[in-house]
Amino acid sequence: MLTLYHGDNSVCSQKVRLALAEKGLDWKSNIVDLKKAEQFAPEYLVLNPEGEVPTLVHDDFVLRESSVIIEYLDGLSDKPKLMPDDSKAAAKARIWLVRCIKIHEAVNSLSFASYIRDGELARRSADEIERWLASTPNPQIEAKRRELMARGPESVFVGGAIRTFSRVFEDMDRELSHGPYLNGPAYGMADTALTAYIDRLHRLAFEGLWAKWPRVGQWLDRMKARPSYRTAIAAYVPPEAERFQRQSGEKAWGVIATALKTH
Ligand SMILES: N[C@@H](CCC(=O)N[C@@H](CS)C(=O)NCC(=O)O)C(=O)O
Repeated sequence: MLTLYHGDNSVCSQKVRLALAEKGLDWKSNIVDLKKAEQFAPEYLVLNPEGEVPTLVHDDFVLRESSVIIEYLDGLSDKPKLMPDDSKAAAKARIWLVRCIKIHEAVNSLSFASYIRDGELARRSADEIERWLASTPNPQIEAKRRELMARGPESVFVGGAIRTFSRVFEDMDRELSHGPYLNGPAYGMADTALTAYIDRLHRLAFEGLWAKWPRVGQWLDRMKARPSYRTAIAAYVPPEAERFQRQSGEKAWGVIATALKTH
């Protein structure tokens, strides 16, 4: 039995749900509501001491880290196989899995600088925001959130994210010059790993980030046309959240676009 502890609108949860859908595996859903801080509930911290989603439980085996989880899921069945057979192509796919850590940090910065910040400012008082920031268990994450809450799209973390994505999109574009998928002739692991992150940027109306690399947008359209996208991503984003993300992203884009010119 596979059980996934996941957040509805969390990118790394979307990534694992996408792998489950692509593999056609049966699984049991256990939603962890990040807005209600359920990730810090003592019974969840036993499974994931960092207080993060997703966590996969396979019978009594507990697995964290979305990239490791999707490779594990791929090993559970042969058809379809997401990891390429060719060892060089597989090594390249693993490089993308490792890069997901940095990509996640950058997506988190851009999400926080826009809709998460706007959402918190709209629903909480200054005192509540202070209490929420002060309750962040990891002091490094607390410092990052404080900076992003204070400066929004002007944050130093936004500059870092732009730099990360310029490299990522340049590399994606080069891979995509060989074919429609990221690391091989067929849909595979790198496509599954990256879709949710790039989709989040698109939902924030930040597609200007890949304006120089048009193959990235064409690839995202192909990923969004797959049935897995609807069941693993679109079905979990309520329309009002979708609207709010877009509006907030559009508001932040002017500052981000200016920063983009200097990178
Ligand atoms: N490296 C982890 C990152 C996990 C992570 O940061 N997840 C976010 C949601 S995408 C989370 O749980 N955040 C908890 C919070 O906001 O307190 C992975 O990819 O599994």
